[in-house]
Amino acid sequence: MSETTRRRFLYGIGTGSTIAIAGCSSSGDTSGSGNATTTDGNPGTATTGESGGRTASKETSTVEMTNALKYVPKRIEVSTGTEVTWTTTGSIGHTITVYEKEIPDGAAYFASGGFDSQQAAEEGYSNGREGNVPQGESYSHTFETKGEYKYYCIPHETSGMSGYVNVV
Ligand SMILES: [Cu+2]
Repeated sequence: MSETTRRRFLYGIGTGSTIAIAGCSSSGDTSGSGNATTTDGNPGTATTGESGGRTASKETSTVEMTNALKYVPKRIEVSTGTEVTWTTTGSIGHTITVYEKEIPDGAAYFASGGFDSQQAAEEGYSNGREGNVPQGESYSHTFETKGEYKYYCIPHETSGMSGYVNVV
């Protein structure tokens, strides 16, 4: 019986969408007035306040690495213990490489590829693109030390691809 139900369901979707397209141009009889009255609802009310909610578990933050050779957002502020994840959303790969001299005192060095110094990260990249984060993949780091970190993308540093994480 479930097979019949599914077929009917799929059939319903097919016909429904066809009718909907036709309905846009011809029949505004029943739905026209409905559309007009629903504009009373403020579209802004759809936004929830959940993004500002405090969670008991580990906080996370995300940064996109784009084909425009940018970290988006370029500057983020997180609290200690936050795991930041960088994801390459375009087709061009990137690195997350912290400037050794632009991390807070006492903070451990980090870079995509797991290098423990900026020089090692740059050498690793030139020896077969180690530390490269290709399309659809991510790199994460958890920030434990307060202060500002500046980082860059090895292949796109000259294009100004850099970003900041401020840990408060
Ligand atoms: Cu890059």
